[in-house]
Amino acid sequence: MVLIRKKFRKQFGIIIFMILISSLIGCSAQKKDASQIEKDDGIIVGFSQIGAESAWRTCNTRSVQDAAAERGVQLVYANAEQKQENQIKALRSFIAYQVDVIVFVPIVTDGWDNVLQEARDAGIPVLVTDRKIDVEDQSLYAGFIGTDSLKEGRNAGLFVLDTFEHKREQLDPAKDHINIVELFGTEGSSVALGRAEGFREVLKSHPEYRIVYSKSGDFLRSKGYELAVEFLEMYDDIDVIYSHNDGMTLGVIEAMEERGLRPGKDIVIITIDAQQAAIDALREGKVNCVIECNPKTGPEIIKLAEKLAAGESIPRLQYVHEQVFYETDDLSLIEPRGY
Ligand code: GZL
Ligand code: ZN
Repeated sequence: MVLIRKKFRKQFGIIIFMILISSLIGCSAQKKDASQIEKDDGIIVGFSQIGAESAWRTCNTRSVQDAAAERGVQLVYANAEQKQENQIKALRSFIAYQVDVIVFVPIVTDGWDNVLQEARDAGIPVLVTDRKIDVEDQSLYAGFIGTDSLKEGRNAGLFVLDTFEHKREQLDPAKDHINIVELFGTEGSSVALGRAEGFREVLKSHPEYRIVYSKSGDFLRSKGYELAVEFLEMYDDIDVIYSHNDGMTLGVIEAMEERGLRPGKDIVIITIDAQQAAIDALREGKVNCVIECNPKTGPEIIKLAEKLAAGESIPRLQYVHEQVFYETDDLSLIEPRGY
């Protein structure tokens, strides 16, 4: 029912528009026949994005916008500027506008049940991307495509073990534990929770590895810098910094170098995203491990949105391909990252 109304609205709107135009420029305007209207009238996707807090995020937005343009999909883009209430407002406007599909990046896992219920009542399918949501009724969204943050956290933990379990002989025998600082991403976001959980899972059977400091830098470079100023004041025996994203890591590197410390040498640094600046730092020996989190999911997202618009089902859970870059790799082989 909703679909017919929507089609009629669109066609009716286009016909009125054509009449207006043709009355303005005489009857020379070519009237499009119905099939032409159908063909040109690509699906309308409402896309609610978190904001532009990092290079990763802006690349992710660009990837979706480019893919939509490529496929002739009409994208209604809303930037929530890091606020969940703005995302909920955007989803409600997509519902009012009767878009064909809603695609959104939930800034945090909770608080989406009501607005997703409204989308379902309006017959609009929802694709969740990048970050996950916790909802009572899993049927409130059609599927998820994005990053496996638990795996990213595990890979970070494995790198720490690899680094220190082998370096044991180099450590001074009096040193019986490894001090770790964690820069946490956005509080309540599935990716920060996953990165923290995966990391702890790997280290839990090694009590000599201690997370002595863990605070949220909200994935922001500026907050990464501020936290580094704080923990470098508090501790002088930090062995590892595990940062949930490159943006915060760049802030840490700046703070360390201001204090004459050598990032990647005096303190082992593991970072996630793999934006160009992090790969450059890896090449300079300023970080020791860069875990890729793939932002270029636009083509996949638009493909799934088109399936949903056509009434087809999609996979409930789809992870994107990601790799890990180590200081011991042949770093000359890494392609330009594009973000
Ligand atoms: C990860 C994504 C995170 C990135 C950050 O999937 O949600 O948000 O790691 C970004 O850079 O801010
Ligand atoms: Zn151990």
